[in-house]
Amino acid sequence: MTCVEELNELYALENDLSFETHASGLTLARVNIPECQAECMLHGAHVLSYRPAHRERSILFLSDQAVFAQGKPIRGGIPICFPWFGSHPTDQTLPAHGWARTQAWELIETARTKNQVILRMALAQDELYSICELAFGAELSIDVSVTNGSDIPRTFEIALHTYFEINSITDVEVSGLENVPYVDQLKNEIHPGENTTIRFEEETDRIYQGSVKKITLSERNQKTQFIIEPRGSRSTIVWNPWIEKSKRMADFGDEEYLRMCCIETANVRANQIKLAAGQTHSTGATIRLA
Ligand code: TA6
Repeated sequence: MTCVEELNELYALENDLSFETHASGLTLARVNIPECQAECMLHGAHVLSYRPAHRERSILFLSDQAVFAQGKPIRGGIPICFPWFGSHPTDQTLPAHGWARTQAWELIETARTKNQVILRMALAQDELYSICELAFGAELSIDVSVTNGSDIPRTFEIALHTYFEINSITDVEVSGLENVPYVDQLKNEIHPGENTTIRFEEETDRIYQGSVKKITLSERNQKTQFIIEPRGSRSTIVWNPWIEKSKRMADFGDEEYLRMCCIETANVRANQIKLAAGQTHSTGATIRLA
């Protein structure tokens, strides 16, 4: 019996949740219920797409040049950046954004509630035990809990690096982060926060440091707004690579910066998580249309 056959025997939920082999050979979970359709890879516990009912396309951006391969990150959807964010603090030979997004996670449970499909995947590495819980329904919830399995205190960073699909970045406005201090990653400057919404006119790469209840991504001439409700999070990264950086990314089209905006629920840098031995922390977000 193949891996996919075994997964379907153990975890499929009639036509609501099934498993298949992606063209890349990686294993894909497919959700198909009245409330939504979605795809998720066991590789990186990576949500690739999420299309709520009555919407013609996924709310998540996926690059046309995304690479699907063991050990490689996927450009789009919701990469889980863990246990560090960006370059490794001391070893530049290690992959950017940690090892969680390029590892195969183990499916440990699936469930069907009245209006959701739930998947739970696990990854154990370096005495850090992670569980990613995904709830697909009229809204999408992702929660990543991390337990310190060692007998000494541990620290980590985490970012749910969500790529939103938009029509044009120059029409986008992000609200909910007003007056939150942020680090401009490009200029390496600390800003006290601004009493304005965020608009995009150049490469933008900011780490907002503060807890917020709701972030709204709006787009001029678009009826729907994307709502992000973070939990267990004291950082939010806002990113668009713009023109020059896009050209430098091999797995990203030169013009694709126009169609995406990253809003990342996180705990990074000064807000990294510190766990005592045996302690657990969960970082999560609910994403929905308004
Ligand atoms: O979240 C913003 C960021 O840290 C940017 O600096 C950029 O590097 C982006 O992540 C993508 O990183 P990746 O390793 O996926 O190419």
